Amino acid sequence: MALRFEILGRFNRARAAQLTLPHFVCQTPLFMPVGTQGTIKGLATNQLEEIGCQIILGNTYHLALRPTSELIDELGGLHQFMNWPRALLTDSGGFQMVSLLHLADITEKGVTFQSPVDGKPMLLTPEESIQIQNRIGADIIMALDDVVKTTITGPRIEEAMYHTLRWIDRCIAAHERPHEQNLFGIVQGGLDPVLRDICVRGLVDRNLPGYAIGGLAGGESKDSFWRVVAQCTAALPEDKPRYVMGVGYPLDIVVCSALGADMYDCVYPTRTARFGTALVPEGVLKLKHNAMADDTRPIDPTCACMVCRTYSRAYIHCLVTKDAMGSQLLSYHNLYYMMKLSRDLHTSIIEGRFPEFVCNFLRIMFPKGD
Ligand code: PRF
Ligand code: ZN
Repeated sequence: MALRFEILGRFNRARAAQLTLPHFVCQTPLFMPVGTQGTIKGLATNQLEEIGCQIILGNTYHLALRPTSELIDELGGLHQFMNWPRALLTDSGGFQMVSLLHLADITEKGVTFQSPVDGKPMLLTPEESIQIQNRIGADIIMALDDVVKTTITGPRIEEAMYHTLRWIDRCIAAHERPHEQNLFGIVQGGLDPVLRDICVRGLVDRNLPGYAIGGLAGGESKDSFWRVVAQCTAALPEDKPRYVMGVGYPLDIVVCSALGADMYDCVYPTRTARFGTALVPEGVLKLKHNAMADDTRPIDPTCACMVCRTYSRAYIHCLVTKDAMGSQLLSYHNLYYMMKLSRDLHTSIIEGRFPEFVCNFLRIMFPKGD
């Protein structure tokens, strides 16, 4: 195991912890921005440090195809390649292939897909995914899982859960750097409590350094989503980090943290920035809106970020449709908002005022109580 997880405070099921990884000491609950080609679109690594990002995601699938994991390995690993001194996490790649390519086919061997580079059929096995992630060198690496949409039903859900359970042993056997990199298992099983239970128990038996809850945030209702998270967090070990994959709406992060989850990742804050949307305590602010054209206030008058201290809504409105700088400034603000939310969750849990924080968060976001 290459991590330490110390719980510093609790409020009912919510926890605030210190997660010590090989490259950084992180405070949880924490949000992890998602990088694609070894970068968070539009932001330099020194800006990510300035914003307070503790750990970011590198995308195995993109990096493995180009520049290739062999080259990253030769160049000293992804930390050195992208000049990011803090923690990194890589996903196993299967989910990206299935969600991006639609052409993926899943068998007991692994995930078969058509290479977007030359169209040739390629097979990503659990062994290969781990080998690639060992070369990339992130602090946390993810097991190859079989992900199906929560909105489908039938035997495919069960098959995917059992693939995921059988593949975990192949991932563990293939992992060559357990003292430098932490392999997390991923709980699958759709919305079925029986399948989720089998998967959680199976993974917990493998005594992994951390666990993820996968297969969510794919179109199911909030109620079903939160129910699965509640079931999994209740069954996962207290003393290991719990990561809800693909979750990034501020409301979901607050709710999942109340349910005992610790880590989150999502493209939402940076993707929505590229569409001209800012995250604010009231919800969202659309900078493309005509009403912004002569608004001299900052995006969020209560935000202390560089963008809110420097520029008006009117200026950003003017940029968003014309220049990449518009989405860069919005990405900066949105990630700052997510880091502040993570810090506020952490400190409010430690200081025993988590319920007040949640009430206040909800009151500002839903003023009419709806
Ligand atoms: N599995 C993997 N990556 C993911 C997910 C998953 O279930 C999700 C949630 N749908 C986001 N990213 N490996
Ligand atoms: Zn701001």
